[in-house]
Amino acid sequence: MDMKQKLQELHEEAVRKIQASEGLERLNEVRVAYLGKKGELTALLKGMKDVSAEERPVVGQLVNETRNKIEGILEETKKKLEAAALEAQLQEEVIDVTLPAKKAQIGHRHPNTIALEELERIFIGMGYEVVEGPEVEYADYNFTKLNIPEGHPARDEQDTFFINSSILLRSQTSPVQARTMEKGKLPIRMIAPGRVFRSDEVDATHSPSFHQVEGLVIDKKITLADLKGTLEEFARELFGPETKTKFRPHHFPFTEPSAEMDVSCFKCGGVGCRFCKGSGWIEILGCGMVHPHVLEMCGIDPKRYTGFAFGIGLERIALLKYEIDDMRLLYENDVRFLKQF
Ligand code: 2NL
Repeated sequence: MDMKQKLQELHEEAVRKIQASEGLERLNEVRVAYLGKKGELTALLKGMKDVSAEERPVVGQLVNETRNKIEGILEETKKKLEAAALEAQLQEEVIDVTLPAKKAQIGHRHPNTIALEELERIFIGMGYEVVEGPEVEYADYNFTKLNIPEGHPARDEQDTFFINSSILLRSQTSPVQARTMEKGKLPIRMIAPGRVFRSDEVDATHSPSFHQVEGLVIDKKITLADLKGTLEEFARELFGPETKTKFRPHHFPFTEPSAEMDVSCFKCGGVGCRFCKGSGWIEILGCGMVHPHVLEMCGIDPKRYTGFAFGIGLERIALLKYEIDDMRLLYENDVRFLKQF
């Protein structure tokens, strides 16, 4: 068989194989098999040495023409296969722009936040400042300056999250007030809201992390009458003008005298119901006249200045006001729950 015929056959065979290629990978294999360094056309070229000198330029040209033709059809087929692959990908990844979009979920203020904003509104209305402070505190501010000396049961390591012997997660927001007193600017009318920590087991009324709003007033001639008047007014603002209050003696290390304040049940008006467990009263907060030791340790002269303080559990207010019977619901942040308030 002469060179010309061989080239003709090689060309036809290559075209058949190119057209039978089902993908770009297979097409490349065919290209390598015919045009590659070890391919069929290269092998044929090696047979040029047997061609006579006169015929050589003609056969050479023929080889080039065959290579060009095969290259042309390879390129053409490659473009077709690429277009088909793109089309298939577009089909697969099609986006239906007419589908309705997912609705953006708008959140809701947390019951704690709603309660806190209400408390802040009431106290700001009475001329109080809102002050915040660190959640990681010195034991000195959390305990010592609040008349809770070393060895006091309130310092129990079982109840407090200590970072080391002198640093802890605050168990109350009173250290914010101690810091404010230390700054020395008097008089003081402030509330300190914020997160506090106690090593409690989780149940319907306990959590290792909850929120407090503490209040502090320091001025000349502040008396128990100021404390009562202020907290009675607060109770009426929060629970309605008919609300009655009752102060029961209590003990806190940082106040003397100390008391707990109850409000008449806002569900039954004080006659007794399931909500107030039949007593007609609901416990709301702890309070008292700031202990002279506390004033002294925070740099205030107890002979010239007196004051009162109180502490309110924010979750307790939120649970009562919104009639939520399990504190754990407040920490799940299920928007279906939150949206009810
Ligand atoms: C409670 C009781 C209370 C205070 C907190 C306080 C702060 C300073 C000085 C004196 Cl710097 N007292 N805070 C006073 C009485 C009670 O909280 O049962 N809270 C949930």
